[in-house]
Amino acid sequence: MAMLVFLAVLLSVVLVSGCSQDKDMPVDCSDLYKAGQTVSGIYSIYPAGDIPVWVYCEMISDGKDEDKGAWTVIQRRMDGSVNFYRPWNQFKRGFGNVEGEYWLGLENMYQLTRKNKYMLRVDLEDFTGRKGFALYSSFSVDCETDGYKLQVSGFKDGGAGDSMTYHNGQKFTTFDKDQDTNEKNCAKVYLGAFWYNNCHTANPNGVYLWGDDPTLLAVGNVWYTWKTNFSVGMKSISMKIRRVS
Ligand SMILES: [Ca+2]
Repeated sequence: MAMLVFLAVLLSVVLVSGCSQDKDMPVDCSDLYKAGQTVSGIYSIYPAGDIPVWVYCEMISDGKDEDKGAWTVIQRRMDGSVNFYRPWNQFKRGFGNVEGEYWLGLENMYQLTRKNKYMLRVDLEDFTGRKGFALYSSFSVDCETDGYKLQVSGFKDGGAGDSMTYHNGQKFTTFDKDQDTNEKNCAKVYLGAFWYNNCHTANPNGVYLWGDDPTLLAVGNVWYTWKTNFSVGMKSISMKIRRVS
């Protein structure tokens, strides 16, 4: 009997400590913000609950109440320092430098968006210093067996127009995994990796072009609806997601 009581106590201790441990781990930048981290920078989060992932958190602590909170950056280009023409496994796991250019990884995006609801913001800057953005009230990525299919909707214009809705419902394509609707591989034709359709209106993971180059049509880091021109590469682009409460 004493042994049984001892076992029961031991079991409850294990269960309780397991619970509280999970609770302490920040799933995303929203958790960090709520825990008092209101300065933008590099943090580790736990999208899948166990393995830490380094990420850049964009914390907004000034401005209107509805603007305050945290964005988890899932993709960022700013200086062309990282090669984004990479195979499936790297887009799955993530790559780059969280201090600069990086891709968070499709598996991490799936793990984050399967548990909570997120909105997406895409911030853009051209080489003349002009800025624009696009907002989507809903963003999620399906699991790998569904090709990490993109679910994006609820566009709201921030001056850059809607270049993402064309990619809604598409699976992810890399040069070594063709899941697009074009007869060729869009990643190979446009030197990137994305939720290509037939093929794209946005190519955020394309070649880092230094501005406008008409001889390199649509292979650049293009956001077509802003420039209505497939030859203009962005100086910077960042895709970030924020938990919807
Ligand atoms: Ca194809």
